Amino acid sequence: MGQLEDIMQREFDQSIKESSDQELYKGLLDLIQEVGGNLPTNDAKKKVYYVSAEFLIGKLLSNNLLNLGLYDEVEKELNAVGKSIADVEQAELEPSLGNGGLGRLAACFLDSMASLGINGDGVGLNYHFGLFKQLISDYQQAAVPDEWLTQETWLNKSSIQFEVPFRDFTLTSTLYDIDVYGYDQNKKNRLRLFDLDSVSADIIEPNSIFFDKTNIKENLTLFLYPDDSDHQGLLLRIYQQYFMVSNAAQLILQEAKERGSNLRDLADYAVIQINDTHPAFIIPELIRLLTTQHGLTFEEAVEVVKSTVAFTNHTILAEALEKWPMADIDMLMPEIAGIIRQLDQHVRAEFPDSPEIFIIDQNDVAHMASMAIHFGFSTNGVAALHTQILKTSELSHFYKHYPERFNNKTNGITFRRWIMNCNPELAELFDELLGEGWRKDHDLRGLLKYEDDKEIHARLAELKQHNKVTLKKRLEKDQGTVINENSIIDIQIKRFHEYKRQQMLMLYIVHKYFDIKKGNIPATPITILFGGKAAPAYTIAQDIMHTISLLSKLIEEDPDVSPHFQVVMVENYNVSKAEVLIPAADISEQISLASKEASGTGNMKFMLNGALTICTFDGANVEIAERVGGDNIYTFGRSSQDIVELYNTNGYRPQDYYSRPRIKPLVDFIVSDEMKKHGNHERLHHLHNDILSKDYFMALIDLEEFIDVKEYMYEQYEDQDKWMKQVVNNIAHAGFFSSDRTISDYNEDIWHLESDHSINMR
Ligand code: F55
Repeated sequence: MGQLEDIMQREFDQSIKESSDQELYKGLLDLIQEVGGNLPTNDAKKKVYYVSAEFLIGKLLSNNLLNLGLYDEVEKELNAVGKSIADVEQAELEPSLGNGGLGRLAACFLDSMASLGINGDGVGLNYHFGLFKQLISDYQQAAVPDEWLTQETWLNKSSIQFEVPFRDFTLTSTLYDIDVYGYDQNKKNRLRLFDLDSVSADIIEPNSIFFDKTNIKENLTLFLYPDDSDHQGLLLRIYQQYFMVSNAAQLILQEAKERGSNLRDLADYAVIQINDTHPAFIIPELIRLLTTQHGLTFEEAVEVVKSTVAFTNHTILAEALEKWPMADIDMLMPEIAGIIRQLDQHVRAEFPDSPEIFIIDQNDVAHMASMAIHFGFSTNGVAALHTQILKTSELSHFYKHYPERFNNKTNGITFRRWIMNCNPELAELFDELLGEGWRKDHDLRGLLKYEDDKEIHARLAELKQHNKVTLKKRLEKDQGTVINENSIIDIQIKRFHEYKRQQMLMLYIVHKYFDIKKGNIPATPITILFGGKAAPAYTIAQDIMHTISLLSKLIEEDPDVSPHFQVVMVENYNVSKAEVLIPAADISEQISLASKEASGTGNMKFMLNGALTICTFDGANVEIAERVGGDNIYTFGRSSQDIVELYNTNGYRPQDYYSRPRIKPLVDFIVSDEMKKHGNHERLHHLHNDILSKDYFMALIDLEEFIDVKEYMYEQYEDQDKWMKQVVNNIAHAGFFSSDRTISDYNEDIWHLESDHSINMR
């Protein structure tokens, strides 16, 4: 009897065949907890703590089966009675414990640390509703609570609890662990998520993400980053951050002592990587704990922290660099406020002649990045260009004082989830052509010898077609949208934000609509899909999404255009939807305003799954272009230097572009009668007005070139031999973007831990 059959008989007294997907899911959860539960946790002396407010882990069933080596057997058992892992996985609810790239990166890193045998845990919070669930109704986003925790979960309640002291009350935490199994490893790591016992989910109104933000004892871990447009929201975030890091710091010190540390030597036992500044309060919190509970002097504690904490920056957008008023910190955590003031004095005394060096500015506001750079031993950016911009402009005054602290770690993605799991047939083709070594070293360059192989081109095209059909079925089931599986699949999936320029692709769509109306019928039909959430308080992002949804409808209802062109807004874009969208894509849209996208990681996922990229010279796109070569990628747009210069000189005038004959009709269509027929007039006028008067992220500056390159790219698609050659080339160079390579680099340069193996790819 197979292992799953055995469990189903034991637990449900019935066969696999007789079991529902829900029951099979429960059975598999137990099978995994049995097999994985027996694995020891990594017990190396030194340990990485990856502290992050977000871990966008996605569903874990297939991932855990794969990493534990159970996938093939279970799949066989299920297939034998007409079932599949994919169907069973539908019963798993996806935790949405992250916003976007930053949270997903943390999840890829957990998988890579475990798979490389590095002793590394994630530490964060257990949000009961995570980020909101997105519904599209009346062409607009509606945000409703996402109840992922009500079902069977991967969380194991531990007996670990800590006290977190706020000014007016002390909260008691409970720690939940999720096991993290590496690929083909005989030990495991964990994701440690802290929660509040007193949290209560009853207080949210049905179908609403609004709740009483002052009721901290009951609401602290309800949602991820609630809207911070009001003061209460902002305070709740400080509460969340401090709750997270106080727990993390107490856990880290406790475990280090258990492993033999006397805490003065903490750096030999622990390294704390903070994911952006969200966990930066761990710096004063460690100092508080070390001085008040463990007998260190302030100076000693500062030295311990400086040798233990490392900081990753994920953005140069000024509005995203966290700054907290000292008055608020005083009000919530007076002891922490006192320590931050001492740290501010400390750096000011160290750099008496550099007035630009401080933690607390003249308005009594604390700059979290500044604290993380001064009191950490490493600061890294997430792609070569991003790190360069940090050094030369955004953080140049820090770089001047601490050049040795700055380093680059180009992001990566885990190949387990982003190819082996989401595109198993393509992974099998790699096995056939390369042997199975790539599954561990992620080196796909051996594929280059097939770049002109017509038979391989045909196999790749066939797999793409198969993945398009899978996507079609999924979209029909999820939202009733029917797409054309014989069309070019062109995708932009990511958070809605002006700098990512969904509005530029939107204006392209208007262009294409006009062009088809004029009789220029595309040789192959085109489907453009968008997916992504917008922050509820971010009006322009909502306006853009609204306009795209209206265009989608307008095109669908136009019989001259709809056979050739379709625009789809994918509802509630999340990790599981990405897993179906990306393998089906022909074209990957990476069109941010140069200098603004720190790295991007979707770009890497698409490349690995055989899509070609249209992109600006931004973030990791630059490194992708370097690797595949200019002939295999479709680049356009102003350089990051030009853009930085334009910002510095205030030199961009959207009117100069708006007035051009190719652009004006596209922008003006936003407020046309056709659009206003179903649209919200206020939103349409707001967006129209914003684009022609501000256009802060310069959608118009690259628009004409974007249109030309897109048209050229669609033309190239018709030359399938050439296209498939480019596809092979892109896949072959994707190995560098494995998060195993990224984590090997972190370990080599920053963490210095033992590992089973590492990946070096130049
Ligand atoms: C979440 C919360 C706050 Cl308060 C600010 C930012 C975020 C967030 O989600 N940021 C984010 O996703 N940043 C992205 O990080 C990725 C991983 O490094 C990068 O690839 C991407 O360029 C960057 O925008």
